[in-house]
Amino acid sequence: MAYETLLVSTQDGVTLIRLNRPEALNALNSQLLGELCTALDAAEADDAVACVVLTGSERAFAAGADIKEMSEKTYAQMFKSDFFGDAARRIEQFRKPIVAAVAGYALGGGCELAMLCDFIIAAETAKFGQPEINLGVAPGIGGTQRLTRAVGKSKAMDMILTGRMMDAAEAERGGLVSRVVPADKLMDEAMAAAAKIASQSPLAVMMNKELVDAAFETTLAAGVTLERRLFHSLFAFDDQKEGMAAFVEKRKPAFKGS
Ligand code: CO8
Repeated sequence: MAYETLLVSTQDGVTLIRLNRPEALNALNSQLLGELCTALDAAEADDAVACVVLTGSERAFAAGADIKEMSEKTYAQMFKSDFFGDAARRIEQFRKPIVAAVAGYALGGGCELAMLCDFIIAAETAKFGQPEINLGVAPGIGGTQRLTRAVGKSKAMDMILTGRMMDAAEAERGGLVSRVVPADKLMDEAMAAAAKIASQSPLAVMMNKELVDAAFETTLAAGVTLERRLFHSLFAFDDQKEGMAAFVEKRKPAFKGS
């Protein structure tokens, strides 16, 4: 598949997707999000792919939704097309892990795209923000909900109402990102994390992802019950036998995804 707004490659169980609209700081337009959905469809359908890394450039992960594409749209057009709804749902429903590797700007829809991923590794140069207020609008791909869950009400309100950016250190302190690394180590770190995930049982990986995601949707009691049920169900797979046998035999497990 030839992409115009993405660079996509797969190696050793990891698909690397690089947003590639340098002229617009990787602003998210319909074409880019359509191509991202196609790349995710391909990664999901390919049993050889265990994990995805999503990144941008050194200057920008993505500087938001494409303001030039949106600026003249009417309410009727936005509503009828359910603008960006399909892409947001596609990413939400992707069942394999997506690691966001963020350098430079992750603003507006770019910050929301990073938050749609399963965790964020940030370069020291990363800057996160929801500056939609400066344009007279609001976040529209989950920013008010996911940023608030990630960093709490006070910081989310501060970011969303003032439109200010937060640097990587503040994002790590606030719990938005899992680690901060020097910019020249970002891709090595993200690819190493993805490779580690790809070495695990893909079935266990998918179930673990589903369980953490459930924490945002359920009560504690329902989530804990779901966890116990899925824990029990993992004993139906050969990979559980292999993982535990390998521990007992003091060797590395060789998971087969069965
Ligand atoms: N959309 C379109 N083009 C952009 C965007 C964007 N979001 N961001 C940057 N660009 C373009 C610039 O227009 C410029 O192009 P040109 O050279 O043709 O003028 C090029 O990228 C480089 O940008 P700058 O010259 O501005 O670079 P600077 O280093 O001076 O500034 C900034 C970098 C601070 C990132 C600045 O570009 C900026 O403020 N960008 C806009 C950030 C923003 O407001 N983002 C939020 C957008 S709205 C949004 O994301 C809503 C999400 C919900 C979608 C709806 C779903 C329902």
